[in-house]
Amino acid sequence: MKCLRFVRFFAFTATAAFTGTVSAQESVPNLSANTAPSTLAYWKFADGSGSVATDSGPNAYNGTLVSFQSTAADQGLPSGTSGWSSEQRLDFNGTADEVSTSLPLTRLANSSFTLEAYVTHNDPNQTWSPIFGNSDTSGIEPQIFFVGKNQGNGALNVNLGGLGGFTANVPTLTDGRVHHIAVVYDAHAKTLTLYYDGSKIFTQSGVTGKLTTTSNLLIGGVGHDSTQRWNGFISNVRVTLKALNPSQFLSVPYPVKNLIIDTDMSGDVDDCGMVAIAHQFANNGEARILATMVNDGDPWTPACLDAINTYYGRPNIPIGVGRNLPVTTTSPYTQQVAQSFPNRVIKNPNLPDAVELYRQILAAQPDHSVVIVSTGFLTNISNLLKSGPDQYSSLNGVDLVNQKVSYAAIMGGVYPQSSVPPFNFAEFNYTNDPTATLEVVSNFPRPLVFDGFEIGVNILTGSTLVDPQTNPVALAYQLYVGAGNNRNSWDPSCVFTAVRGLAGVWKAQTGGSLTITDAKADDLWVSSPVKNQLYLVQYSDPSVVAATLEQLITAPPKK
Ligand SMILES: [Ca+2]
Repeated sequence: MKCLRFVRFFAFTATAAFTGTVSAQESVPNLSANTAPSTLAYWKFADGSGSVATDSGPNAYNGTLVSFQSTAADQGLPSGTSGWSSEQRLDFNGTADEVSTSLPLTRLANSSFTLEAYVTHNDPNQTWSPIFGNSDTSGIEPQIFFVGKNQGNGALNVNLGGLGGFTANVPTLTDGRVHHIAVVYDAHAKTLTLYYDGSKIFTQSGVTGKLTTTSNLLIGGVGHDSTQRWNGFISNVRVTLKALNPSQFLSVPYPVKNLIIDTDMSGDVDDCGMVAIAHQFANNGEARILATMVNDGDPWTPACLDAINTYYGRPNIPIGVGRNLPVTTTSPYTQQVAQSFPNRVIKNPNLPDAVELYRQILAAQPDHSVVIVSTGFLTNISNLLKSGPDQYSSLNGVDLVNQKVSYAAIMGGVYPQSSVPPFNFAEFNYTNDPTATLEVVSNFPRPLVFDGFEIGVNILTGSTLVDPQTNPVALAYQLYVGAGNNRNSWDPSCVFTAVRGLAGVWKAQTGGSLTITDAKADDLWVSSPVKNQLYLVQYSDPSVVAATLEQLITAPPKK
């Protein structure tokens, strides 16, 4: 079974349109252009638990969480759990969740105003997915208040009662990243403008109507249609009674994933692509790489890994190596990469023990802030869970992980069951250290995201790496698959999910938990007990995510 993953070549080798109406001109108050921004309401969605979304503005238009699966603290998973995220944002499940606020939309009438939010959307195919909506259930046109996703992979629709509206294309809306949306109504200029990540996307001019909506503001839903809900994260929703310019928009830090990567970089080359992607996420400000751990006994792996970290300009990332690792692979590329590219390890091979380094780093991090990315055997993580107090922490391994880790994304297994066709085998990462697999699946105290064999097998990447003389990742791929050929993307898909979540390319299967059913570490998803776990289900065509991963794998280091 091992060779199923090892054998080379296994298996597979705006247009913007005005859609609203403009009614007769209404008088507007004589606003001073120099008035400081007047915040009407600001829901940060940083409450973290409970059913109240606090409005930190002057009027305390607090919101109530409606239909969320959980109002408990820190659901942890990257998305799909319907509730508070550890990253101070709310996870809307796309089918029922909304926040009902006490802000009457009549407060926006007769004034310029700005609506802002930070959003992430998870479903390119969903239509009518509101960020801002109204609580009226009649659905009659004068009451319409809608800002949200329309249709296709990224179109934003703005339709505000008597002010009218439009639809504008924003293709990256569902890419898994956080985007800032702002709708600005300027009562003097008679314009309604949509900004996306601070850039003007579309302006409707000649807006002479008046906002006619009289119900309260909903966030993530609209009252007249129970099927229209936001699918993804929303945070930092602010309503300002002034037409702001982009320099006055909210500017809050985006969530950054603090990664510890645990890799068997040796017997397969997709670990190299995975590390390349992690570095690009770090370049983008989406992630920090706290440490890289080795769980394969190949003596060349640490230096190869260090060479890749060095190539991307991060030669000081700590490397931990497991002790007495049960699997030692002979690699087609690790030695040559290690001997061809600069690294610190060949001359100084006395690297720290992975468990000790895990404990040292975890102990120093904020609570629930670390994401573990496991793309090999679960040996190190199992040993971490079984570790005792030491100089870094008085907590045992399970308690330390429970305190410091947000979640772990694991490449391993086959879902929902490994021992049935079409694959019918215990997956490579699980079966090579089945005891560790059982330990982690059973006792990991934080949420687990499972990225199965069936996901990465259909995602082919690496063929456009063309610079093996200067790029260690390109050399590794060339030695493994030959120049111009692709490799399956089990590990790249895992780090991609760990940082960007579902990103419009997967669905999350929740509502159960994983079990290990035999000594080979065959796995089976069961509906009970329900744990904070999910496995990925392919949603968009694999070529879509392959194109994104290929771009990340081949992007050059940051200058
Ligand atoms: Ca791997």
